[in-house]
Amino acid sequence: MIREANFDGLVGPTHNYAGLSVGNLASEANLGRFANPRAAALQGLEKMKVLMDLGYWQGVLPPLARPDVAALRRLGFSGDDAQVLKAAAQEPILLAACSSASSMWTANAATVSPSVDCADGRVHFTPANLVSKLHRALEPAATGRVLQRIFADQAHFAHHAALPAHECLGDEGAANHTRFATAYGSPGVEFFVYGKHGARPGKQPQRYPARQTRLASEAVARLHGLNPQATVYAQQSPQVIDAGVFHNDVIAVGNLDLMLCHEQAFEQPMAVFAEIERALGQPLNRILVPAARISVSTAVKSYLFNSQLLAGDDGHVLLAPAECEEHPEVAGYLADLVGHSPIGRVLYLDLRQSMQNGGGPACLRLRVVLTAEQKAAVAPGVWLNEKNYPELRNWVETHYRDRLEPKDLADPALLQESHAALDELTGLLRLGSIYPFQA
Ligand code: SUG
Repeated sequence: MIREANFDGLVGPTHNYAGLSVGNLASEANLGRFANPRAAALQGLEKMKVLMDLGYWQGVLPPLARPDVAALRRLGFSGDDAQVLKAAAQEPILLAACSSASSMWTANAATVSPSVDCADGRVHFTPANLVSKLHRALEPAATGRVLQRIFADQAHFAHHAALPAHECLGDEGAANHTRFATAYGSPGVEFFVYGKHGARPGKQPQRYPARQTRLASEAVARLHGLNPQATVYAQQSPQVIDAGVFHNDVIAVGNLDLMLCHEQAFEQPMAVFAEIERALGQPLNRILVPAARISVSTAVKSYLFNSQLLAGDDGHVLLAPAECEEHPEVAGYLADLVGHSPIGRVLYLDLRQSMQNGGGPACLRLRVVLTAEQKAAVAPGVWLNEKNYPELRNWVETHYRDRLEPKDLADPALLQESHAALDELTGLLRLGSIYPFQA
């Protein structure tokens, strides 16, 4: 049995709105608003529970430890931890960058290729370097260590270092990577979407950064030992990046032989589809959403394309953010799709706390296709089940604040609360010590 597992990032206790992501319109718009870390974490857990109840393999990835005091020390803030935080508060942008709970968006944690696509028959992981944003560039090393702990068995799993941290090699992981296949166990077509080449001149967005380069995607494909005949690269339309589509998963989503995307997602859409179909050896089921029905702006506001597409018994299940139900044109469009397309069912989820930072259902999960044997080799405590779900809820309710704003990040009590919470979490997930403060 070969299936797709989803590993969701648990929202960390410092979830807040600091407006750190230029080009991510929700992040920019919600700067300074009160966040509710407790609600954010519970909303994320609820999504994981929905998938578990539907019978999908659902894993939990622990948040990175924040505030990242070691990073603040590297920036020259000194003294004991409380003094470091106090000094850093004089430079709020640095304190916010070192405190972001952004590791929750595990679609940016890494690019993952299933073993059947990789030359050595192992599942390959490359953490994303996330160089485009300071707060996110602090994630890759720690993310890599967590992934190595969870997917530790070297007979099944291969781990690479993040690509060198340079803009030419900007890599945002699975958010710009989709795998198409006729079945999870068959060799697939790995599809990489980039915003600019990285070394050669060419079209690129004018207003907002292109966070993924083709050079980076090609390097990941080489590292994973992918078959070049089954690897397809596509340029994202620079206009949609400038309209707020900062990752491809904000304008397209795919699963197995189905692609749901906006007609303006790619530079050369017809050539892209033809190449995927050639590599797949069969037609792709395409749902191409016309701008006349849903504008790019509405797509960005509703996050329609950041839905999760899951293979189900009666066609695909689309797990969409609640915002889609509230945009009449999106809800109407989705109602028309059900029963008249490979999508058999739409479920709406309240993920507002994450959405307000530009993170929808698909941002919160990392997909890992696994055989039963590989699944058995994953650290067992990270699988969500009937027993640990209530424990995790209770853990959130015990440790998380229900109100946090950027100025609270300097509070030394928040650091202590966060350490206490994460220390208990590694016990709940049976991971041993994974955080620097536990060393
Ligand atoms: O990198 N937001 C994240 C959202 C990531 C969404 N992921 C995917 N599309 N796969 C980002 O822009 C906002 C943090 C702040 O503003 O405080 C943030 O990092």
